Amino acid sequence: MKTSIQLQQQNLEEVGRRMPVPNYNRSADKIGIVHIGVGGFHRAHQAYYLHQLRQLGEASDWGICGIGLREADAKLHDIFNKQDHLYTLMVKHPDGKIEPEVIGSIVNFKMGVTDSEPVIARMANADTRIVSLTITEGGYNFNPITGEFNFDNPDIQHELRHPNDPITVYGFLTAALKRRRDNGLPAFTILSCDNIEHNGDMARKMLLAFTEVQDMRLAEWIAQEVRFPNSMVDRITPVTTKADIETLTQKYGVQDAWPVTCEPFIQWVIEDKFSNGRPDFENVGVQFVPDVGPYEKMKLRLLNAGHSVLGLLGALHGHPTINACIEDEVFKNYLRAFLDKEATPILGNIEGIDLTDYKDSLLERFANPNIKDSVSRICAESSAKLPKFLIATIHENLAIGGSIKFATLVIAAWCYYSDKQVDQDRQPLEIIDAMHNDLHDAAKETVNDPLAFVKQESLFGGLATNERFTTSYTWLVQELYQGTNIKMLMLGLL
Ligand code: CS2
Repeated sequence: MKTSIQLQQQNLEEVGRRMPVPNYNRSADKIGIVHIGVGGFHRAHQAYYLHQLRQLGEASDWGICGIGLREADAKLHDIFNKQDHLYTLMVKHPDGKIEPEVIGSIVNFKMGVTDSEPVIARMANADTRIVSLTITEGGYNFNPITGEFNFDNPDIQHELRHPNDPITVYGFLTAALKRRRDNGLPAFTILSCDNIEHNGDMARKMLLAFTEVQDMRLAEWIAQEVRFPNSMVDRITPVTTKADIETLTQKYGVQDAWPVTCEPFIQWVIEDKFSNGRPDFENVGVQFVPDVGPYEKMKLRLLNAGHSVLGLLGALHGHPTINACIEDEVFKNYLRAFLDKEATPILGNIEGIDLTDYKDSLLERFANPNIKDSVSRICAESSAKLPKFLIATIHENLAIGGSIKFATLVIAAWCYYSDKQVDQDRQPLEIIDAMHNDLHDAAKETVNDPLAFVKQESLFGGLATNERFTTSYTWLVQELYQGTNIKMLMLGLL
C-alpha cells in the first residue's frame, strides 16, 4: 500500500484513487439544512441520502451545516475543521466486504455551546429551509409516562429566563424562528429523525409547550407556519472503533480520525409535509407517505425493542455484541418468540408490509458478523428508550390479555444490571444513562422490596400495581438475584 494520506478537500483527487469521493463542487453548495446532533447515525443516514443526491448533480441548495449543542461535540468540531467536514462511510457487508466512500454533504459545523449567535444566525438565514434533528430520545425533554414537557429541567428554566442565551434545542429553535418572523422570512421545517413514535408531532408539542411560556405570540406564529413531518429512520450504525480507523489507514491508505461504519440496509419514510420546500429525496429511495404511524410503530416495537431484548439479556450473559447474541440459539429463539408472541399481536396489519418478512430480515441484519454492534451501545440510555420501545408493549398486552413474560424478563434483567453493574460472571458493565443514579438507587432496594425498581412511575407508569405483571416480575427478578443463569431462565420461558 502507498503511504497513507490525510482526508482533506485538497487531497480528494488522490483519495479518489483509493475509494469513491464526492464528484460535486462542495464550495458552491448553499446551506439549506441545519442539522442538530451530528452523531454516527446522521452521517450514515440523512447526510448519506443527500450525498447521493449531490452525486446525481442535484440538491446543491441543500448543503448541511451541523450543530453541536453538547460539550462532547467539540471533538467532532476539531476533526471536521481539519478534514474540511469530510468523513468516510464504511458500509460493512455480512460476507466481510467493506465499501468505504467519502461523504461530502456536510459543508459546515458550528458549536452552539461556545457561541450561540452564529448558530442562531445560520438557522435564521434565508437559505436555511429545514432544521433536522437527531437529538436522541432523551433530548426531547418529555416525561415518558405523561408525555408532557419537563419544565423542571434547569437548562430549560435558564432559557425561559434568558431567551438570548439558548442551551437546548428549544432555546435555539425559538430564538431562530423569532428572528425569521421579525425579518419577514418564511419559517423552516423541523424534521425529527429520532426513534420516537410520532416524532414530528412530539417535536411540535414540546416546542410549543416551551414557546407558549416564553412568548405566546411567537408560539401562535410557529403553530401556524412551521411544519413538523413525522418520519421513520433506519440504519444500524455501531460506535466507531480504533480498529475501523486502522483498517482505513492500513487497507485503503486514508487517514480519517472519525469514519462512520454501518450496515448496508437503509430506510427513511417521511410524511410529505414541509414548510419551505425539500430536496427530491424520492430520487434516492426515500419513501413519502401520508401516514408514517404504522411504519414507526413497527420499527420501534420490533427492531429497537428487539435490540433492547438482546442488549440487556446479552449484557447479563456477557455477550459483547448483538451478532454474538444471534449466534447463540437460545438468544435467537428468545428474540423471535418475543417478536412473534408479544410485539406482533399489538401491531395489527400494516398495509403493504409482510411482518414475517420484516422479522426475518431483522434477524439477518442483527446477525451481520461484521457489524459488531456492541451491547453497551444498545443498553446506553435505556431509561429513554425502554418506555417507548418495550414498556409500552407490556402495557398494551396487559390491556388485551396478551403474553408479557418475554418482555418482563428484560425488565428484571435491567434491574439486576442497574443494581449490580456486573454481568453474571462478575465482569464489570459500562453503564451509560442519564438516570444512572436513580436507576441504581431504585434497583438496590430490590433485596427489601422486589418491586422497588418498577415502582419508578416515570418509567413504568402503573405497572407495579398490575397483579399479572407483578407476579411474573417478582418471580423472575428473585430468580436472577438468587443467581439463576439468565439463559436457563430464557429457556424456561420458551
Ligand atoms: C438502537 C438504534 O439505540 C438503539 O437502541 O436500537 O440505534 C438502532 O440501531 C437504530 O434505530 C437503527 O435504525
